[in-house]
Amino acid sequence: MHELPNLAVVGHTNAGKTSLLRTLTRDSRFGEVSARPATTRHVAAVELMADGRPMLRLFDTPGLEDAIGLADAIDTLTGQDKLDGPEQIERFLASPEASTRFEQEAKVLRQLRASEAALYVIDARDPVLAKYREELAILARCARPLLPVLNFVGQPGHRGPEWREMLARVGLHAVVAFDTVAPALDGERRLYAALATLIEEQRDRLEQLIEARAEEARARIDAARHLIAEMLIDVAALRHTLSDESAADRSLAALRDAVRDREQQAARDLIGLYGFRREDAPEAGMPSLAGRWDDDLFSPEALREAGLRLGTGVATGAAAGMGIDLVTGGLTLGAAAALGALAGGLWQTVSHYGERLGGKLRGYRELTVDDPILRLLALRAQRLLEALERRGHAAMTRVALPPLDESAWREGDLPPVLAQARIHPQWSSLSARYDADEERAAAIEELARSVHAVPAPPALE
Ligand SMILES: Nc1nc2c(ncn2[C@@H]2O[C@H](COP(=O)(O)OP(=O)(O)OP(=O)(O)O)[C@@H](O)[C@H]2O)c(=O)[nH]1
Ligand SMILES: [Mg+2]
Repeated sequence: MHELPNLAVVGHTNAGKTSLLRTLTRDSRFGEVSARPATTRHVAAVELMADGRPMLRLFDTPGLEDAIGLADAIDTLTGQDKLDGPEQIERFLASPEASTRFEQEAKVLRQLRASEAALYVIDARDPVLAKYREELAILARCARPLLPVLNFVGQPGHRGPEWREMLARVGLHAVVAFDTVAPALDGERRLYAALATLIEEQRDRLEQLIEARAEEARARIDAARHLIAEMLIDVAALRHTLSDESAADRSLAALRDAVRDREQQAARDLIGLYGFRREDAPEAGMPSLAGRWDDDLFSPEALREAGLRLGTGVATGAAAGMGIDLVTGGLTLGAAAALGALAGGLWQTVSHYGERLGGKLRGYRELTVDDPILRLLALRAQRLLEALERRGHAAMTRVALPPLDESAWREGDLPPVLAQARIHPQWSSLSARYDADEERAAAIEELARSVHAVPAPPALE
């Protein structure tokens, strides 16, 4: 195996070089990113790992600012001498200008000379100006393969096609589009594949990197599905016993809080799993299906927006989303099927229900979480997962949610394991009776398969 390839990330100031490194390393803390020019002042290295081994060393560099001035300086230093590109660059790097007026530019050129190839990051919203042509001409004198990376292609009105045309005119035909904030699902793979065509001797290593990254992505999605499935099992299995009138409302509030917290915990776990920061997520609440973060899981609006309805008039009542099961001698009656509105207060309804069923029902009354709430939990978590899948680590704003897709979770039968969870209260980690047995693990495993993720990216042609 050849030595670890060094890859410089170069380009005009503010083109998104540091952002690209954040996304490729999945590290939102790498370097400093800001809208002001000349943010990165020093070369900084980071290694890309595959299966615990470094595969590629990337170097962030300061932005190029005054390409035209730099070209003049190099031409003056060259004078009438017959020097090829690298000789011109070496002469410049040895000159006093390289440590004074063009100190930042010198860092870039020095790093490029010390690298095997470079990613040339372009803000594709910019028009193709003379200063950019000059920049490319100088970089070309370093005699290293350049892979242009079109950034900001997620923005409307970008000039990707103009840039491609200009790049082709200077002999750069391999170009990748890679928006660092919202990269295409297979963007990274395309980038490394294009790179492999430029540095043929590193092809094996780059292919290993592609494979390892794909495997990591699969494992991550799988872990995410399990996180969501476990939350749903925890909530479906949850039941609170109502002992008497004085405790009823408190019990209801406690149960709802437990469910809300569980949803938040799952959101935090998902955000952590994807390597995003806590502050990328809302402090209060999971995203609603309308893209707001502050809505409550149990509000009838949240259900309505999701196109969900509670089976009875319960949605308008104070206890929306909570079912009451009357359990006796192994018989469980779903409240939603038999119960009217809870408008009169929880305890009255429970008592009334008990009376109607007469002496046949003795035993205790339990609160459980209704199916529509399980559906809503599943929908919200899956939307968050999709947003995280599509988010680059250069993103500076909070997670933005994709539009709501039709989903099996909104209509149709719920996966049967959820009904099973309902009769296994010990499966809920939120319960004092919690007992994580093998059956629970198997239920999570099965449910995880029903959790949807984003569609697989198309095959690389
Ligand atoms: N919307 C959007 N913003 C981006 C993208 N890439 C970078 N930015 C923003 O553009 C600005 C510059 O990004 P940086 O990564 O700091 O750019 P840089 O090339 O490292 O800049 P210097 O270090 O100053 O040369 C920041 O405000 C980023 O948040 C992108 O793909 N989409
Ligand atoms: Mg930078």
